Amino acid sequence: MIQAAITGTGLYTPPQSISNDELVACYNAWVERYNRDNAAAIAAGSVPALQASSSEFIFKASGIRSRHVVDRDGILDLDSMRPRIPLRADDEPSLMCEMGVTAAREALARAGREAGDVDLVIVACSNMQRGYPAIAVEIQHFLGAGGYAYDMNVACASAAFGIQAAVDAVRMGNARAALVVSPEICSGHLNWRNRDCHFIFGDAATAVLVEPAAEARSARRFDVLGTRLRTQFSNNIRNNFGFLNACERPQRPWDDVLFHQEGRKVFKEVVPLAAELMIGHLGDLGIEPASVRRFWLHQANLGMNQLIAKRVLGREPDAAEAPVILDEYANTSSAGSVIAFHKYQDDLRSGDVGVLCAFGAGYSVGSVVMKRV
Ligand code: CO8
Repeated sequence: MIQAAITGTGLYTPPQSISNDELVACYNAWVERYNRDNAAAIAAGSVPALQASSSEFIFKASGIRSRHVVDRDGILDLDSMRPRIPLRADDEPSLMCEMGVTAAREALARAGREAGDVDLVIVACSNMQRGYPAIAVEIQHFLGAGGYAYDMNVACASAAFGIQAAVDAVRMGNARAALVVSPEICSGHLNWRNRDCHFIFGDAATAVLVEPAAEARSARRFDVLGTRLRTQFSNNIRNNFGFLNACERPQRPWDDVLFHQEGRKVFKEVVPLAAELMIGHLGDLGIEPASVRRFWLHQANLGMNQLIAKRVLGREPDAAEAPVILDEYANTSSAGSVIAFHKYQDDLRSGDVGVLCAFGAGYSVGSVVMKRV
Protein backbone atom coordinates (compact mmCIF):
# COMPACT_ATOMS: atom_id res chain seq x y z
CA MET A 1 0.00 0.00 0.00
CA ILE A 2 1.07 3.58 -0.65
CA GLN A 3 2.46 5.52 2.36
CA ALA A 4 0.30 8.62 2.89
CA ALA A 5 1.60 11.93 4.26
CA ILE A 6 0.13 15.24 5.37
CA THR A 7 2.02 17.76 3.29
CA GLY A 8 0.22 21.03 4.01
CA THR A 9 -2.28 22.68 6.33
CA GLY A 10 -4.23 25.93 6.03
CA LEU A 11 -6.32 28.16 8.27
CA TYR A 12 -8.89 30.88 7.71
CA THR A 13 -9.54 33.05 10.76
CA PRO A 14 -12.46 35.51 10.51
CA PRO A 15 -11.10 39.02 11.19
CA GLN A 16 -13.80 39.90 13.75
CA SER A 17 -13.69 38.64 17.32
CA ILE A 18 -15.61 39.02 20.60
CA SER A 19 -13.97 39.05 24.03
CA ASN A 20 -15.61 37.44 27.06
CA ASP A 21 -16.28 40.89 28.55
CA GLU A 22 -18.05 42.09 25.38
CA LEU A 23 -20.09 38.90 25.16
CA VAL A 24 -21.09 38.98 28.82
CA ALA A 25 -22.01 42.70 28.67
CA CYS A 26 -24.44 41.95 25.82
CA TYR A 27 -25.85 38.80 27.45
CA ASN A 28 -26.37 40.54 30.78
CA ALA A 29 -28.06 43.55 29.15
CA TRP A 30 -30.46 41.11 27.49
CA VAL A 31 -31.10 39.31 30.81
CA GLU A 32 -31.88 42.65 32.46
CA ARG A 33 -34.32 43.51 29.68
CA TYR A 34 -35.95 40.05 29.78
CA ASN A 35 -36.37 40.15 33.56
CA ARG A 36 -37.79 43.71 33.37
CA ASP A 37 -40.22 42.77 30.57
CA ASN A 38 -41.35 39.69 32.52
CA ALA A 39 -41.27 41.27 35.98
CA ALA A 40 -44.93 40.50 36.79
CA ALA A 41 -44.72 36.82 35.77
CA ILE A 42 -41.39 36.42 37.60
CA ALA A 43 -42.92 37.97 40.75
CA ALA A 44 -45.92 35.62 40.41
CA GLY A 45 -43.54 32.65 40.13
CA SER A 46 -44.83 31.52 36.72
CA VAL A 47 -41.63 32.48 34.83
CA PRO A 48 -38.13 31.93 36.27
CA ALA A 49 -35.85 34.97 36.35
CA LEU A 50 -32.71 34.63 34.21
CA GLN A 51 -29.28 34.78 35.86
CA ALA A 52 -26.33 36.90 34.74
CA SER A 53 -23.29 35.37 33.02
CA SER A 54 -19.71 36.22 34.00
CA SER A 55 -16.31 36.40 32.27
CA GLU A 56 -14.63 34.87 35.34
CA PHE A 57 -16.91 31.80 35.15
CA ILE A 58 -16.31 31.40 31.42
CA PHE A 59 -12.53 31.48 31.67
CA LYS A 60 -12.42 29.29 34.76
CA ALA A 61 -14.85 26.66 33.40
CA SER A 62 -13.52 26.52 29.84
CA GLY A 63 -10.21 28.38 29.29
CA ILE A 64 -11.87 30.57 26.64
CA ARG A 65 -11.00 34.30 26.50
CA SER A 66 -12.44 35.28 23.10
CA ARG A 67 -13.82 33.85 19.85
CA HIS A 68 -13.50 34.80 16.15
CA VAL A 69 -16.88 35.17 14.43
CA VAL A 70 -18.21 35.90 10.96
CA ASP A 71 -20.47 38.72 12.20
CA ARG A 72 -19.84 40.41 15.52
CA ASP A 73 -22.48 43.13 15.16
CA GLY A 74 -25.43 40.74 14.80
CA ILE A 75 -24.31 38.63 17.76
CA LEU A 76 -23.87 41.69 19.98
CA ASP A 77 -27.17 43.31 18.89
CA LEU A 78 -29.70 42.73 21.70
CA ASP A 79 -32.56 42.44 19.22
CA SER A 80 -30.99 39.67 17.13
CA MET A 81 -28.15 38.02 19.13
CA ARG A 82 -27.14 35.89 16.16
CA PRO A 83 -24.85 36.53 13.20
CA ARG A 84 -26.42 38.37 10.25
CA ILE A 85 -25.27 36.72 7.04
CA PRO A 86 -26.18 38.47 3.79
CA LEU A 87 -28.13 36.20 1.46
CA ARG A 88 -26.10 35.28 -1.62
CA ALA A 89 -27.29 34.31 -5.10
CA ASP A 90 -27.01 30.63 -6.04
CA ASP A 91 -24.18 31.34 -8.49
CA GLU A 92 -22.05 33.15 -5.90
CA PRO A 93 -19.70 31.11 -3.69
CA SER A 94 -21.37 30.36 -0.33
CA LEU A 95 -19.78 31.63 2.89
CA MET A 96 -18.64 28.11 3.82
CA CYS A 97 -17.12 27.71 0.36
CA GLU A 98 -15.31 31.05 0.60
CA MET A 99 -13.84 30.24 4.03
CA GLY A 100 -12.89 26.72 2.96
CA VAL A 101 -11.25 27.85 -0.29
CA THR A 102 -9.07 30.35 1.62
CA ALA A 103 -7.87 27.64 4.03
CA ALA A 104 -7.40 25.17 1.14
CA ARG A 105 -5.24 27.63 -0.84
CA GLU A 106 -2.90 28.02 2.13
CA ALA A 107 -2.63 24.23 2.55
CA LEU A 108 -1.80 23.88 -1.15
CA ALA A 109 0.79 26.69 -1.02
CA ARG A 110 2.49 25.09 1.99
CA ALA A 111 2.56 21.77 0.13
CA GLY A 112 3.93 23.37 -3.05
CA ARG A 113 0.87 22.19 -4.95
CA GLU A 114 -1.69 23.69 -7.37
CA ALA A 115 -5.45 23.18 -7.13
CA GLY A 116 -5.26 21.18 -10.36
CA ASP A 117 -3.18 18.53 -8.54
CA VAL A 118 -6.10 17.79 -6.19
CA ASP A 119 -8.47 14.98 -7.19
CA LEU A 120 -10.45 14.55 -3.96
CA VAL A 121 -12.07 17.22 -1.77
CA ILE A 122 -13.79 16.17 1.45
CA VAL A 123 -15.67 18.78 3.46
CA ALA A 124 -15.72 17.36 6.98
CA CYS A 125 -17.48 19.53 9.55
CA SER A 126 -20.40 19.83 12.00
CA ASN A 127 -22.82 22.04 10.12
CA MET A 128 -23.51 22.33 6.38
CA GLN A 129 -25.23 25.54 5.33
CA ARG A 130 -27.50 23.63 2.92
CA GLY A 131 -28.48 20.11 1.92
CA TYR A 132 -27.08 20.04 -1.62
CA PRO A 133 -25.18 20.47 -3.84
CA ALA A 134 -22.41 19.36 -1.49
CA ILE A 135 -20.23 22.19 -0.16
CA ALA A 136 -17.26 19.98 -1.13
CA VAL A 137 -18.31 19.97 -4.80
CA GLU A 138 -18.69 23.76 -4.66
CA ILE A 139 -15.19 24.10 -3.15
CA GLN A 140 -13.81 21.70 -5.77
CA HIS A 141 -15.35 23.97 -8.45
CA PHE A 142 -14.23 27.37 -7.09
CA LEU A 143 -10.77 26.03 -6.23
CA GLY A 144 -10.31 24.50 -9.69
CA ALA A 145 -9.68 20.97 -8.41
CA GLY A 146 -10.45 17.79 -10.37
CA GLY A 147 -11.60 14.31 -9.39
CA TYR A 148 -14.50 13.97 -6.96
CA ALA A 149 -15.77 15.58 -3.76
CA TYR A 150 -18.22 14.88 -0.96
CA ASP A 151 -19.43 16.20 2.42
CA MET A 152 -19.35 14.34 5.71
CA ASN A 153 -20.51 15.30 9.20
CA VAL A 154 -19.13 13.67 12.32
CA ALA A 155 -19.49 16.77 14.53
CA CYS A 156 -16.30 17.92 16.27
CA ALA A 157 -14.47 14.72 15.23
CA SER A 158 -15.15 15.37 11.52
CA ALA A 159 -11.59 16.37 10.57
CA ALA A 160 -10.13 13.13 12.01
CA PHE A 161 -12.77 11.08 10.15
CA GLY A 162 -12.08 13.11 6.98
CA ILE A 163 -8.32 12.60 7.29
CA GLN A 164 -8.84 8.82 7.61
CA ALA A 165 -11.01 8.84 4.45
CA ALA A 166 -8.37 10.91 2.61
CA VAL A 167 -5.51 8.69 3.82
CA ASP A 168 -7.42 5.55 2.75
CA ALA A 169 -8.10 7.02 -0.70
CA VAL A 170 -4.42 7.92 -1.16
CA ARG A 171 -3.22 4.57 0.21
CA MET A 172 -5.44 2.65 -2.18
CA GLY A 173 -4.44 4.77 -5.17
CA ASN A 174 -7.97 6.23 -5.51
CA ALA A 175 -6.67 9.80 -5.10
CA ARG A 176 -3.33 11.49 -5.78
CA ALA A 177 -3.91 14.50 -3.56
CA ALA A 178 -6.85 14.75 -1.15
CA LEU A 179 -7.96 17.92 0.63
CA VAL A 180 -9.90 17.71 3.90
CA VAL A 181 -11.62 21.06 4.45
CA SER A 182 -13.40 21.98 7.71
CA PRO A 183 -15.27 25.28 7.48
CA GLU A 184 -17.13 25.85 10.76
CA ILE A 185 -19.68 28.65 11.24
CA CYS A 186 -20.54 27.53 14.78
CA SER A 187 -21.93 31.00 15.60
CA GLY A 188 -24.93 30.23 13.37
CA HIS A 189 -25.93 27.18 15.42
CA LEU A 190 -25.23 28.56 18.87
CA ASN A 191 -27.96 29.81 21.18
CA TRP A 192 -26.43 33.13 22.23
CA ARG A 193 -29.27 33.54 24.78
CA ASN A 194 -28.42 30.36 26.70
CA ARG A 195 -26.16 31.15 29.67
CA ASP A 196 -24.88 27.56 29.87
CA CYS A 197 -23.37 27.59 26.38
CA HIS A 198 -23.39 31.15 24.94
CA PHE A 199 -19.60 31.40 25.34
CA ILE A 200 -18.56 28.06 23.87
CA PHE A 201 -18.16 28.43 20.11
CA GLY A 202 -16.32 30.42 17.45
CA ASP A 203 -15.87 30.34 13.67
CA ALA A 204 -12.87 29.28 11.52
CA ALA A 205 -11.95 27.05 8.59
CA THR A 206 -9.06 24.64 8.19
CA ALA A 207 -7.64 22.47 5.43
CA VAL A 208 -5.30 19.47 5.37
CA LEU A 209 -3.65 18.08 2.22
CA VAL A 210 -2.88 14.34 2.08
CA GLU A 211 -0.60 12.91 -0.65
CA PRO A 212 1.57 9.86 -1.29
CA ALA A 213 4.73 10.47 0.79
CA ALA A 214 6.95 9.56 -2.14
CA GLU A 215 5.48 12.38 -4.24
CA ALA A 216 5.53 15.10 -1.57
CA ARG A 217 7.17 18.40 -2.46
CA SER A 218 6.86 19.86 1.02
CA ALA A 219 9.86 19.84 3.38
CA ARG A 220 7.55 19.79 6.42
CA ARG A 221 5.70 16.60 5.67
CA PHE A 222 4.20 14.27 8.28
CA ASP A 223 3.96 10.58 7.38
CA VAL A 224 0.69 9.12 8.66
CA LEU A 225 1.53 6.08 10.81
CA GLY A 226 -2.11 5.20 11.45
CA THR A 227 -5.66 6.44 11.96
CA ARG A 228 -8.33 5.10 14.31
CA LEU A 229 -12.00 6.02 14.73
CA ARG A 230 -14.70 5.15 17.26
CA THR A 231 -18.35 6.10 17.79
CA GLN A 232 -20.76 5.48 20.67
CA PHE A 233 -24.33 6.81 20.65
CA SER A 234 -25.15 9.62 23.08
CA ASN A 235 -27.81 12.35 23.25
CA ASN A 236 -25.68 14.51 25.52
CA ILE A 237 -24.65 16.79 22.64
CA ARG A 238 -27.53 17.31 20.26
CA ASN A 239 -28.88 19.59 17.57
CA ASN A 240 -32.32 18.75 16.17
CA PHE A 241 -32.03 21.04 13.16
CA GLY A 242 -32.98 19.15 10.01
CA PHE A 243 -35.02 19.03 6.83
CA LEU A 244 -38.10 17.62 8.59
CA ASN A 245 -38.37 20.56 11.02
CA ALA A 246 -40.98 22.34 8.89
CA CYS A 247 -43.12 19.14 8.70
CA GLU A 248 -42.98 18.13 12.36
CA ARG A 249 -46.17 18.49 14.42
CA PRO A 250 -46.10 19.90 16.97
CA GLN A 251 -43.29 22.17 15.85
CA ARG A 252 -40.17 22.18 17.96
CA PRO A 253 -39.33 25.20 20.11
CA TRP A 254 -36.85 27.57 18.37
CA ASP A 255 -34.00 26.68 20.72
CA ASP A 256 -34.35 22.91 20.09
CA VAL A 257 -32.94 23.36 16.58
CA LEU A 258 -29.76 24.92 17.96
CA PHE A 259 -26.81 23.31 19.77
CA HIS A 260 -27.55 22.04 23.29
CA GLN A 261 -25.63 19.75 25.61
CA GLU A 262 -25.21 18.24 29.05
CA GLY A 263 -21.72 19.70 29.46
CA ARG A 264 -20.80 17.94 32.70
CA LYS A 265 -21.79 14.49 31.35
CA VAL A 266 -19.90 15.15 28.11
CA PHE A 267 -16.79 16.08 30.05
CA LYS A 268 -16.99 12.97 32.21
CA GLU A 269 -17.77 10.48 29.41
CA VAL A 270 -15.60 11.79 26.58
CA VAL A 271 -12.33 12.10 28.57
CA PRO A 272 -11.96 8.30 28.99
CA LEU A 273 -13.16 7.60 25.43
CA ALA A 274 -10.52 9.88 23.87
CA ALA A 275 -7.71 8.82 26.23
CA GLU A 276 -8.40 5.09 25.75
CA LEU A 277 -8.57 5.45 21.97
CA MET A 278 -5.16 7.14 21.85
CA ILE A 279 -3.53 4.74 24.35
CA GLY A 280 -4.81 1.69 22.38
CA HIS A 281 -3.87 3.20 19.03
CA LEU A 282 -0.33 4.14 20.11
CA GLY A 283 0.09 0.72 21.77
CA ASP A 284 -0.87 -1.11 18.58
CA LEU A 285 1.64 0.99 16.64
CA GLY A 286 4.35 0.11 19.18
CA ILE A 287 4.72 3.74 20.29
CA GLU A 288 5.26 4.60 23.95
CA PRO A 289 2.81 7.43 24.83
CA ALA A 290 5.51 9.21 26.86
CA SER A 291 7.62 9.48 23.69
CA VAL A 292 4.95 11.46 21.81
CA ARG A 293 6.20 15.02 21.31
CA ARG A 294 2.82 16.67 20.67
CA PHE A 295 -0.90 16.14 21.12
CA TRP A 296 -3.07 18.31 18.88
CA LEU A 297 -6.34 17.82 20.70
CA HIS A 298 -9.86 18.98 19.90
CA GLN A 299 -10.33 22.34 21.60
CA ALA A 300 -13.56 22.29 23.63
CA ASN A 301 -12.43 22.78 27.18
CA LEU A 302 -8.98 23.41 28.66
CA GLY A 303 -9.50 21.22 31.73
CA MET A 304 -10.75 18.38 29.53
CA ASN A 305 -7.66 18.57 27.29
CA GLN A 306 -5.29 18.62 30.26
CA LEU A 307 -7.02 15.59 31.75
CA ILE A 308 -6.96 13.63 28.48
CA ALA A 309 -3.26 14.39 27.91
CA LYS A 310 -2.51 13.49 31.54
CA ARG A 311 -4.24 10.10 31.17
CA VAL A 312 -2.28 9.33 28.00
CA LEU A 313 1.10 10.55 29.23
CA GLY A 314 0.72 9.31 32.82
CA ARG A 315 1.72 12.79 34.12
CA GLU A 316 0.73 16.45 33.74
CA PRO A 317 1.38 17.66 30.16
CA ASP A 318 3.36 20.85 29.69
CA ALA A 319 2.01 23.63 27.45
CA ALA A 320 4.21 22.57 24.50
CA GLU A 321 3.00 18.95 24.61
CA ALA A 322 -0.72 19.80 24.30
CA PRO A 323 -0.92 23.30 22.83
CA VAL A 324 -4.02 25.43 23.36
CA ILE A 325 -5.72 27.68 20.83
CA LEU A 326 -9.04 27.60 22.66
CA ASP A 327 -8.27 30.82 24.55
CA GLU A 328 -8.34 32.85 21.32
CA TYR A 329 -10.67 30.76 19.11
CA ALA A 330 -13.05 29.05 21.61
CA ASN A 331 -14.48 25.73 20.35
CA THR A 332 -14.40 25.78 16.55
CA SER A 333 -15.72 22.21 16.40
CA SER A 334 -13.90 20.12 13.76
CA ALA A 335 -11.46 22.94 12.97
CA GLY A 336 -10.02 23.06 16.54
CA SER A 337 -7.52 20.20 16.51
CA VAL A 338 -6.36 21.18 13.01
CA ILE A 339 -5.83 24.82 14.10
CA ALA A 340 -3.62 23.51 16.93
CA PHE A 341 -1.75 21.29 14.41
CA HIS A 342 -1.39 24.17 11.93
CA LYS A 343 -0.02 26.61 14.50
CA TYR A 344 2.17 24.21 16.49
CA GLN A 345 4.07 21.96 14.05
CA ASP A 346 7.04 23.95 12.72
CA ASP A 347 9.29 23.33 15.73
CA LEU A 348 9.00 19.52 15.52
CA ARG A 349 12.15 17.73 14.36
CA SER A 350 12.60 14.81 12.00
CA GLY A 351 11.40 11.61 13.71
CA ASP A 352 9.14 13.37 16.22
CA VAL A 353 5.73 11.70 16.66
CA GLY A 354 2.52 13.69 17.16
CA VAL A 355 -1.13 12.70 17.57
CA LEU A 356 -4.12 14.66 16.31
CA CYS A 357 -7.18 13.64 18.31
CA ALA A 358 -10.69 15.00 17.81
CA PHE A 359 -13.82 14.16 19.79
CA GLY A 360 -17.39 15.34 20.08
CA ALA A 361 -21.06 14.72 19.41
CA GLY A 362 -22.19 11.23 18.48
CA TYR A 363 -20.09 10.52 20.54
CA SER A 364 -17.33 10.32 17.97
CA VAL A 365 -13.57 10.12 18.49
CA GLY A 366 -10.71 9.88 16.01
CA SER A 367 -6.92 9.84 16.22
CA VAL A 368 -4.26 10.35 13.56
CA VAL A 369 -0.72 9.33 14.55
CA MET A 370 2.00 10.91 12.43
CA LYS A 371 5.77 11.26 12.24
CA ARG A 372 7.64 14.38 11.16
CA VAL A 373 9.94 13.49 8.28
N1 CO8 B 1 -21.91 32.39 33.91
C1 CO8 B 1 -21.97 32.18 35.26
N2 CO8 B 1 -22.38 31.02 35.80
C2 CO8 B 1 -22.75 30.02 34.98
C3 CO8 B 1 -22.73 30.18 33.58
C4 CO8 B 1 -22.29 31.41 33.05
N3 CO8 B 1 -22.24 31.63 31.73
N4 CO8 B 1 -23.15 29.02 33.02
C5 CO8 B 1 -23.43 28.18 34.02
N5 CO8 B 1 -23.20 28.78 35.20
C6 CO8 B 1 -23.40 28.21 36.54
C7 CO8 B 1 -24.41 27.08 36.54
O1 CO8 B 1 -25.70 27.57 36.67
C8 CO8 B 1 -23.98 26.26 37.72
O2 CO8 B 1 -24.45 26.86 38.91
P1 CO8 B 1 -24.88 25.95 40.17
O3 CO8 B 1 -23.63 25.23 40.57
O4 CO8 B 1 -25.35 26.95 41.15
O5 CO8 B 1 -25.94 25.02 39.64
C9 CO8 B 1 -22.45 26.42 37.72
O6 CO8 B 1 -22.17 27.63 36.98
C10 CO8 B 1 -21.73 25.26 37.06
O7 CO8 B 1 -22.37 24.99 35.78
P2 CO8 B 1 -21.96 23.79 34.87
O8 CO8 B 1 -22.01 22.53 35.67
O9 CO8 B 1 -22.74 23.84 33.60
O10 CO8 B 1 -20.44 24.21 34.55
P3 CO8 B 1 -19.21 23.32 34.14
O11 CO8 B 1 -18.14 23.51 35.13
O12 CO8 B 1 -19.59 21.93 33.77
O13 CO8 B 1 -18.74 24.05 32.79
C11 CO8 B 1 -18.84 23.67 30.40
C12 CO8 B 1 -19.59 24.09 31.67
C13 CO8 B 1 -17.74 24.70 30.16
C14 CO8 B 1 -19.82 23.66 29.24
C15 CO8 B 1 -18.19 22.27 30.61
O14 CO8 B 1 -19.11 21.37 31.15
C16 CO8 B 1 -17.64 21.68 29.34
O15 CO8 B 1 -16.87 22.29 28.59
N6 CO8 B 1 -17.95 20.41 29.08
C17 CO8 B 1 -17.45 19.70 27.90
C18 CO8 B 1 -18.38 20.00 26.80
C19 CO8 B 1 -17.85 19.58 25.44
O16 CO8 B 1 -16.72 19.23 25.24
N7 CO8 B 1 -18.71 19.66 24.49
C20 CO8 B 1 -18.36 19.38 23.15
C21 CO8 B 1 -19.40 19.99 22.37
S1 CO8 B 1 -18.92 20.38 20.84
C22 CO8 B 1 -19.28 19.16 19.69
O17 CO8 B 1 -19.27 18.00 19.86
C23 CO8 B 1 -19.63 19.64 18.35
C24 CO8 B 1 -21.02 20.03 18.25
C25 CO8 B 1 -21.24 20.69 16.96
C26 CO8 B 1 -20.93 22.15 16.93
C27 CO8 B 1 -22.14 22.95 16.75
C28 CO8 B 1 -21.87 24.44 16.71
C29 CO8 B 1 -22.78 25.30 17.52
